[in-house]
Amino acid sequence: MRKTYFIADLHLSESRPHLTQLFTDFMQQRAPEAEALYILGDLFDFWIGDDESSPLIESVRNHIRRLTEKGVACYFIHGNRDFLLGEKFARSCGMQLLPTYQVINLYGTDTLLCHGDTLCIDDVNYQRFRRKVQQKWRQKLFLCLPISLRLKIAARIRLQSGRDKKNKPAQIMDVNPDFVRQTFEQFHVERIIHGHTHRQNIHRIAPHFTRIVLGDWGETASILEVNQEEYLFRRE
Ligand code: OKV
Ligand code: MN
Repeated sequence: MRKTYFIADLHLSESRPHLTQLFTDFMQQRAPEAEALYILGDLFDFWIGDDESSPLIESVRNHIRRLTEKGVACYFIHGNRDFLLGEKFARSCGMQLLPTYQVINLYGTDTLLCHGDTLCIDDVNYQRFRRKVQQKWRQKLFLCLPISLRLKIAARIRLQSGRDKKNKPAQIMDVNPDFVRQTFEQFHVERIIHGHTHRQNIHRIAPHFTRIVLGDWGETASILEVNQEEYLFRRE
C-alpha cells in the first residue's frame, strides 16, 4: 500500500537521548515502508548552522541519508527552532528543503503543508522575533560568528524565551481561526497539515476544510500516516 508519513516537533537534542532513540527506531522500522517522509519543522531543538557537528547531528544525518538511499523521498520544512538548517545539511542527506508553504497533491487531495508558526499570528512577540531572525543580513552575520559564540548566543536567547513563555496565555500560542480560513482560501486547498502547536488533532472546519495538527514527540513518537484511503495517527 502506498503511504506517506508526516512528523514534526521532535525537538531532538543531546539532553533528551530518548527522543533520538524514538527517531532512530522510526527511521529504521516504519519510514522505509513509505514512498515519502515529510518533516514539518523542529526536527532539532536548535540549529546554529550546517557547520556544527555533534554525535546527534551525525546520527540524524546518517539515518536520513540511509532512508533516501533506499528510495524514500524526504522533504523538510523549517520550524521556528531549526530555521537555519541549510542546503548543505539537506544535500548531505539527500533531503529536499521546501518553502514555508508547500501545496502538494496527496492521493487526490490538494494539501497545504507548513510548520504552523506562521498561523499563530496572535503571538505578537513571537512574530516580531521571527521577522527579526528571518532577515537575511542577520542570518549571514550570525553564521559568520565562530561556532562557540553562536552556541552561547543561542543558549542565551533560549533561556530568555523560556522565561517569556511562562507569562503567555495558551490561547495566543494557538493558530488564529480566521487566519486559518483565509489560508485555506488563499491556497485553494481543502486540507492543511502542520505542527508547531503540539496539539495533535484533526479539526473539521465548515464547509469542507480539514486541519490536521501533528503532535510533538515525548514519551512516544507521533506520526501521521496518509494513504490512498485514510489518514491516521500512530503513537509508538
Ligand atoms: C531558535 C528560538 C532559539 C523561538 C540568531 C540571527 C541573531 C539566527 C539566530 C539564534 C537562536 C537559532 C539561530 C533558537 C528559536 C530560540 C529561542 C526562542 C520562539 C540571530 C539568526 F539575532 F542573533 F543575530 N539564531 N537559534 N525561539 O537556539 O536554534 O522560536 S536557536
Ligand atoms: Mn515549532
